[in-house]
Amino acid sequence: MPSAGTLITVAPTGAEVAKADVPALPVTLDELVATAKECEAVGAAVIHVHVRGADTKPTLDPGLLRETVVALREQTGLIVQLSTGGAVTDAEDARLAVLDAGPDMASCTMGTVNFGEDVFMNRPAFIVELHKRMRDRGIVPEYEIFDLGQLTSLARLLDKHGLPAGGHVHVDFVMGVPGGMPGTTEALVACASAVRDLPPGTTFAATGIGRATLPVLLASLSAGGHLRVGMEDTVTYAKGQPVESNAQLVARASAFARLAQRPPYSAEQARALLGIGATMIKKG
Ligand code: KMH
Ligand code: ZN
Repeated sequence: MPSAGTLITVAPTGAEVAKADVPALPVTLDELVATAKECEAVGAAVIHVHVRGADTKPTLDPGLLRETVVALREQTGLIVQLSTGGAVTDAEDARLAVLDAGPDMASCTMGTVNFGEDVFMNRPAFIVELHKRMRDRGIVPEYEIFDLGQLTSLARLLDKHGLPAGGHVHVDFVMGVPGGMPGTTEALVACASAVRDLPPGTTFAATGIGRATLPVLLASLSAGGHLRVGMEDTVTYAKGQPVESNAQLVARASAFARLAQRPPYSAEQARALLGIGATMIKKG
C-alpha cells in the first residue's frame, strides 16, 4: 500500500559537480545550512550530505563532517544523512570513518558500479562492515541501488546479517548514472517490483540523474515511492535552464507530491517512517 505522504530528500551538493561550473552549488557550511533551511521550508525532510573543503573540492574531513552534523541539527529539523559514498577516489577507511560524525542516517551503496569513466567501488566485505557499524551505532541506512541486481544483494545482506537500526528498510534507486540502470519508468517498475523480496514494509525513493529527473520523479510517485532531488543529481531545471537553487527542485517535487495526493512528510513524520530514534526492532 502506498504511503499517505511523500518523503522528500534533498541532495544539495554531491561530489561530482564543480563550483566553478555551477556557482549556485552550496559548498561552504554557511551555504549548506542556508540551503537546508530553504529546502526544509518547502518540503524536504531528509538532507543527503557531501561536504566540500575550502578549495570547494569534495572531502571526508572528519572535523568538517562533525561540524556539519552539529550545524544542521542546531539550525534545522531535517534528518541528517551523511554520504558514505563520497567521491569515487575516496578510500574505504575514510568512508567508514564518516559514521564517527554521528549522523541520523548514512548511505550504503549495495554494489560496485561503473560511474561514467570511473568505477564506484563497493566490495561485499565493505558493504557488510558499513551495515554492521551503522547498526551498532544506531545509524539508519539508506541503501543506495544503482542497478537491479543490487536489490538481490540487499536481500542477501539482510538475510545473513539482519535488519538495520530501527528495523525499517529504506532504499533509494539512483537511476540514470552512465554505467548503472537507466532512468526509465520500466526500470523503476522493475526495481519497485523487486522490493517485494525485501522485508515487509520496505520503502523506496528514487532519483533520476540529469534529464532522467522528471521521468523518475513521476514514475516513483505513481508507483507509491518517495523522492530524492537536488543539485547532486541534476543542475538543469528544464531544457536550457540551469537550476537556480536546491529549494527550486524541492518545491517542484513537493508540488508534484501534493498533486498526487501524497503531500510531503514533515521531518517528524519521516523519522517515524524510517525508524529513526526507534529503540526496538519494529517488525520481523
Ligand atoms: N559520489 C558517488 C561516487 C552516496 O552518496 O552514497 C557516490 C554517491 C553515493 O554519491
Ligand atoms: Zn551522494
